[in-house]
Amino acid sequence: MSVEIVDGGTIVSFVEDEEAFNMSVSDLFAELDTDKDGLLSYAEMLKELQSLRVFETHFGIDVKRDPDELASVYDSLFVQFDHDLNGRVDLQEFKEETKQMMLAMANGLGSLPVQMALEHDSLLMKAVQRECYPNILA
Ligand SMILES: [Ca+2]
Ligand SMILES: [Ca+2]
Repeated sequence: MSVEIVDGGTIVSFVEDEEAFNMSVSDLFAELDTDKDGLLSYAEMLKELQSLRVFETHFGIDVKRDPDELASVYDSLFVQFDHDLNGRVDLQEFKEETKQMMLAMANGLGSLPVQMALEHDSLLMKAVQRECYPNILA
């Protein structure tokens, strides 16, 4: 974890840089796909869904929920990714939904920079690194 300054523009320019974004999302997908079948099951997605909940805390949403309630939040997030509802998230679904979520986040942030604690391998961290050190991802 490290604390970085993020604003909406950082995220949007990352998402719009199709090559960098696709590469980062594919990396993340491969990392989550622990049994390497090219699809993400609910169990494989859980780590990522939990990190999405971390994002939400930055918008002041209370995350002190009971485990049952959290499970249903993760369920509904998973369904949001699983566009064709076949119980698995493929790379295309993962890319599209991640893009939507990041754009929604960028919208929420607007142009006001905020401090966020970011995981080193998270997409947001890649967005920040891309902006600060463009050569790393080039
Ligand atoms: Ca899998
Ligand atoms: Ca699916």
